[in-house]
Amino acid sequence: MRIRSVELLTLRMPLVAPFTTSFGTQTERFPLLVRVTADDRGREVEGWGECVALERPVYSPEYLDSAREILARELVPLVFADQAAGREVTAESFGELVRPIVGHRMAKAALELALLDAQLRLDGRSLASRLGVTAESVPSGVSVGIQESVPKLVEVVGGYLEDGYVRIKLKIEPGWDVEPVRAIRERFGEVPLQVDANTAYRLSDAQQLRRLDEFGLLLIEQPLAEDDIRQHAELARLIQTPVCLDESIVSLAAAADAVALGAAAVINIKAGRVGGYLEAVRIHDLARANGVAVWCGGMLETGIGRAANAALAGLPGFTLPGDVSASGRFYFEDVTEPVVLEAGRIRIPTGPGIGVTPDPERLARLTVARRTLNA
Ligand code: OSB
Ligand code: MG
Repeated sequence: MRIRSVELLTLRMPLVAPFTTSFGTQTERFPLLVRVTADDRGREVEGWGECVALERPVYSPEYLDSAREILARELVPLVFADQAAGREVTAESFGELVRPIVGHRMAKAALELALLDAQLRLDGRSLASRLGVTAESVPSGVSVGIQESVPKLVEVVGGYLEDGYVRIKLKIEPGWDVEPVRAIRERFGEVPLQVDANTAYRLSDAQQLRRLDEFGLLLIEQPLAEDDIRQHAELARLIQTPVCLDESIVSLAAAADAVALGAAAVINIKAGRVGGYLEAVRIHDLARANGVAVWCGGMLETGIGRAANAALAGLPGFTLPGDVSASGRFYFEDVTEPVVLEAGRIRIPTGPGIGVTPDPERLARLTVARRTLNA
């Protein structure tokens, strides 16, 4: 496969409702799509990737502008230079190629996915098949933001349960934890329920977090800071709710450390956060070998990232429902065909590559910036 160009497209998409987490409120999303144009023996193909970085560095050190910058300044030029030196760049060789660039995993993941999509389309093979997935669909959970009141939360969760979501995740922070969880349990009984603190607590809050023990939660996600792996292990000894890590798991090495220290009974896998889908599979394999459950996280992806996440979530170690929800959970209009919920599940695309492409008209309308880099 010869890469001809890489295009960086920034979209602007309003959210159907504000999404509030302990790190802030989002009312719109600026997805960064990566389009690779490549050819092989006269056949031309496009490959698509999506960068999950948020607009501001409040979830991860990366943010929209840093991702665009590092792609244009470092990652894409590395790919072009390697190709110009006579080597074929593939998704499989990409990780080693960009190793000299420290961090910037979300930017790397987006380009890796676009390369993977392009080469799989040339091979006529689906991403799910490439990853070794045989499942046809995955169970769908929904991430519910912090609301203005407990009654409002009960109403919002009721709507998602009517939609068919099979698991509810509540965003929590100090001052919005025990009462919302109690209210959901009182109103909806034993619905599969978990919470996500996005690093809002300290180890000294263990007493307060222990109050969640009585609600039989599936897990508590990332209660402490990203670099507090050892403290998560200590917290895990003080509370009964299984501790799940999200922000802390930035690589296979971080996952191995967390598992060895007893800091993660469960791992949220996001391909963007760990540098790509291939690293995500390695973390899945490590977790599975160690009896650690994993589930697929989300970052308000468009249909592009959602399709790839659905494929990843089909691997056998993903034993808990993921944040792989329908397009309508976040967007009035998706850039691809909408991802829909069918009896609480999302279908894994079967077409070549990620199996979906942006609709040209909607893509043009939603795009606010573009930059083309030619080999
Ligand atoms: O912590 O899982 C998180 C969204 C943005 C940043 C971080 C997180 C989230 C979510 C939404 O919880 C997950 C989704 O896309 O459904
Ligand atoms: Mg999280």
